[in-house]
Amino acid sequence: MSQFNKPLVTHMYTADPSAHVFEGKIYIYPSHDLEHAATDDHSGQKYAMQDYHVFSMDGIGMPCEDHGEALHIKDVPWASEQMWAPDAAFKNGKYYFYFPAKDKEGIFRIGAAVSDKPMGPFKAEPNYIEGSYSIDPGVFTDEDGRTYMYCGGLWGGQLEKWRTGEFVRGDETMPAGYDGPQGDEPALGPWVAEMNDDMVSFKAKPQEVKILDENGEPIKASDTDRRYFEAPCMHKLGGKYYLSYSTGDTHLICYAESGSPLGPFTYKGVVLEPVVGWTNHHYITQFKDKWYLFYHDSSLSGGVDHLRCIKYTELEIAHDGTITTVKPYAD
Ligand code: FUB
Repeated sequence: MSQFNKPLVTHMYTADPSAHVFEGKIYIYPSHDLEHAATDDHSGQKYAMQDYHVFSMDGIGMPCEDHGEALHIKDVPWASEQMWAPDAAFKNGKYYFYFPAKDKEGIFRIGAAVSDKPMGPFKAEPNYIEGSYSIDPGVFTDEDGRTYMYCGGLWGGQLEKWRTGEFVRGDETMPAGYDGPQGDEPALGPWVAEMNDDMVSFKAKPQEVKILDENGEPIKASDTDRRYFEAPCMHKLGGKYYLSYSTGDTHLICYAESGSPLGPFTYKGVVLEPVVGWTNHHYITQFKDKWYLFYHDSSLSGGVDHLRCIKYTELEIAHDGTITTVKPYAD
């Protein structure tokens, strides 16, 4: 169908979409990529974003409206740079916006900001969420009303620097400076934390989510086509929980299944094949009776990694939860 797999926004660069149905419309919460002289290393310095815009569509195939700036880094007291992939949630009559940014010590944390309206503007909490670290918050509210945040990203996202429970600084700019699991060691999973009813704090310390292979063994660090890298997203279907995520340096979006929102999850397959540009980042959401995959690529900038554009397409999900792999450039 013609509205799919095309840039949704062309007047600015956008990336890392999350999408929610609020007040009967589809609201999209992406990163806002900026043009600048970029340093190309493994620390992700070239993703130097400073603000967020919120977009909405009245329905599938309808125009995508830019609601303007919803939050700027200058209005976030604890943050210093790199406003990366956000997400949003609704509870208790308020809209909550979650975003990663580096704090004044250069450590990625997750912030929360609140609004009465889905498009913002959002008012940032004075500090980051206590106990949060790394990048890419994905927030999921279960049918019982409990809300969970999934989070974490390797390399520039700093997840592996927290293996001891404390942040251990290393050389973030070199692959050799990667101090996470290697070879046959179990790969790191994202972390999950249940949110308090105030939606701006955690009930308990984040815990790691395990992702297992078909034999019930942890996916290994060397299994780079299947191991978790960043961009966790949760959807639920038929009583089962589906964690989808990016494999980073192998550029896939994969998914894994569990009977519990806390896991362990069992690897199931590929949601989205590699796109133009290094990063692959997505969101799976339902609108009316269909499922949609929101994602990005770098096609609008002619392939510049850090200048991306959000897109979407219909996603085929069978009754047993099996997802048909999206080939983004097949017609
Ligand atoms: O946009 C900056 C980072 O790139 C995101 O946080 C990652 O998921 C990747 O898309």
